[in-house]
Amino acid sequence: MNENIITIERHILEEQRRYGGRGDFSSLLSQIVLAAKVVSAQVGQAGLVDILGAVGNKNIQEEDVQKLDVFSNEIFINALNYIGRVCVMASEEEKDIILIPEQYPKGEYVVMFDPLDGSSNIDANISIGTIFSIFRRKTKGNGDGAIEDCLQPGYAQYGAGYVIYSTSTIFVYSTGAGVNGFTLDPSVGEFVLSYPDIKIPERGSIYSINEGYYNYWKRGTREYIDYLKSERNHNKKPYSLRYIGSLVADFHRTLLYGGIFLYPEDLRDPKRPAGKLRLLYEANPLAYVVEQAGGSASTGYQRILNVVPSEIHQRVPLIIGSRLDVEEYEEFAKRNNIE
Ligand code: P6P
Repeated sequence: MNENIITIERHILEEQRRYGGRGDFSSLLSQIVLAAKVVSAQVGQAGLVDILGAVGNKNIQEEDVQKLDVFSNEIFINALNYIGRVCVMASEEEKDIILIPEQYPKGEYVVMFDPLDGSSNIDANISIGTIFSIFRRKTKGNGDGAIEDCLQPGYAQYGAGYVIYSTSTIFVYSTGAGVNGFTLDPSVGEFVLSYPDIKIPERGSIYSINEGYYNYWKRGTREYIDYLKSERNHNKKPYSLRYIGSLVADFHRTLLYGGIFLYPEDLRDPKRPAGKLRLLYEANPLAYVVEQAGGSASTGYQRILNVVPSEIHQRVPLIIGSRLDVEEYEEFAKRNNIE
């Protein structure tokens, strides 16, 4: 293989050597990479299954056609539960924490993930993604992990990242020493370094939010978006609006081009005051990545990574992207609770 081609496995190994790891974390991360490759292959087939004649929930080989998010969830769980590096997991697809089967050894790490975020978009061939967050366990011993291992504030993350399944499959991750992106070369089945040392612009010119909820936003949010659409903002011209409706795709664009993605609290549903997105396996990992790339992530009132979780599926407002844009939103958000 050409000396200049850095595969993700080589990158993981070189980071392990640089930071003196024993290799446990590297083998954990390599399993997440493997799971991403399997999910990528399946997502790529999704449209074909229909064309090739899946009948009901059986495909042409008479195999069960699972919903892709259920399939992806099982792929990530099965890739991680037997390797002896994980003591507990949590998934968007599972109501409770996921314990490691009795027959497998338990390890030092905690992995939480949204196995296939935005999967409702797959029928329209819109990009979707996996998001993952890794912690070291808090509970002592080498037995099962527990809920308190999952309910750690985001600043304690040991690593985090996401996979975007689109025209290419791209794996972006950080373990605290910057952010790197790798593109899957399907001809060899390897992720190859394609976005070294990603840095998000300090300020952007794109905002990303579902404007359909404008009337449900609080005052500061409405006034901030009106400001971005005016010539009063720092760019002296209106920001562009881009909203795919798939978090990983909207975040990936924001990370590369700069700007701000917002899923703020809204008044639509009194039972859901904090917006739609989840803290543990959506906001926290993306906040970790964006801060490693020089950006910011906020609830509007505090740093996402400082939020102390109270339950595994808790929702949180997510304002994330270029540092100056996020800081500017926080100024407006101070008006959110003033009528
Ligand atoms: P809305 C997809 O269903 C998702 O969970 C995220 O990927 C995306 O950012 C969000 O919901 C879109 O939600 O309310 O704008 O349709």
